[in-house]
Amino acid sequence: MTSLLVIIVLVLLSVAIWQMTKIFDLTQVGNSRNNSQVANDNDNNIQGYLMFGFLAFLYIFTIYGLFKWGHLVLSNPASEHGADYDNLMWITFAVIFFVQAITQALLHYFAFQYRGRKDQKALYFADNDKLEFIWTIIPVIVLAGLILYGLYTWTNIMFVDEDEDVMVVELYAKQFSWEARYSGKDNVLGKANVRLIEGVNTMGVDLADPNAQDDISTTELHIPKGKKILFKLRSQDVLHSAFMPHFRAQMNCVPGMVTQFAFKPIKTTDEMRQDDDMIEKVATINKIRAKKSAELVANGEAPLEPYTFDYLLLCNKICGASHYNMQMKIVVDNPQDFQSWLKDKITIVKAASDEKAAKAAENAPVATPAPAAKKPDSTVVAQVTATTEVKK
Ligand SMILES: [Cu+2]
Repeated sequence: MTSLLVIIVLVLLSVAIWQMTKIFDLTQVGNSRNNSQVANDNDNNIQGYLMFGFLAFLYIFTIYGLFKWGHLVLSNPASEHGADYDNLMWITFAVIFFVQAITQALLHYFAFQYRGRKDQKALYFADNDKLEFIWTIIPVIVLAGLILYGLYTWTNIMFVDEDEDVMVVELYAKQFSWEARYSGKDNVLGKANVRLIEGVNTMGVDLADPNAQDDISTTELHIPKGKKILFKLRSQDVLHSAFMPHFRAQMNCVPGMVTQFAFKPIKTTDEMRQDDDMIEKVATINKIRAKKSAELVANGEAPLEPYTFDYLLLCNKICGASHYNMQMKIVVDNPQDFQSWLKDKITIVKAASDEKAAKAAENAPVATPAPAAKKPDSTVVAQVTATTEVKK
């Protein structure tokens, strides 16, 4: 509502200014001012120099942007393929930057050099084969190179060898949270269907499927360093996108189908926290948070907690009102830490049967107390919620 009012005020203001200029113009009647609609040499000169002014603005703003925001680009990828991905991106950036610097200069120089002059006629020629050949072949070669290099990198990143030793993990997207499912000892995920969602079985796992018997679900994603993880992605409701920026990975989660992405993490969470660039980033974030905290305290509110780095899985498709906060904490552990973390998690099948038993005990008139149903890894929810602070 406020934005609508602001828009109405802005529109009315522009109309008022426009009307005032018209009145101002009318008051000039009778003066010797040139009111001709045809541009004269003086007008053309002004336009020509303005072209140069705009060129200078483009260059200065580009250089300013590089210094001011250049550090925001993530460095030091945490996955094995990340370096290839970054190379492709930086080479593409460099080519685009180089070409645009030259073409902008040429474009604006020509606009200045050949600006309108009285009694001067433009040279007309129908075509020039040599010129057309040059400006066709150069982009063709550059683009073909970039596309082939991109395809080569994409195929390398996306290729998963059937016989390769990978760990299969499912990521389940829903408005507005993530769940992870570990495939257990058999490394095969049990079948799942949205119609089977009931109670603690929040991912709709087919509890009768033999492959589902050892499946474990969590609301925090732990992965071991140095092991290739094959992520199988599903969505419960609408289109989501699993985005893990530090690992240079993103894949859509499409309702009704399973998509996949595999990568090998090469840096544990602790190692990434020790990374020089990351230390600097965290310090900057904490400086901003300290400033914000001072404001909050002045208003009698609680200060913000200092930020510590954590890998994140984010949703990168605008999927609804709370899309901005759809995230899950990722922890990259050493293999032994990962095993000890996973060891005490109960399977989805066990959690579902515990829940059933608890319900039966509740309904029975006289029964011995049954163990309370435990949602797998429910303690982690609090931690994940805590990470939502990070984005603010
Ligand atoms: Cu989403």
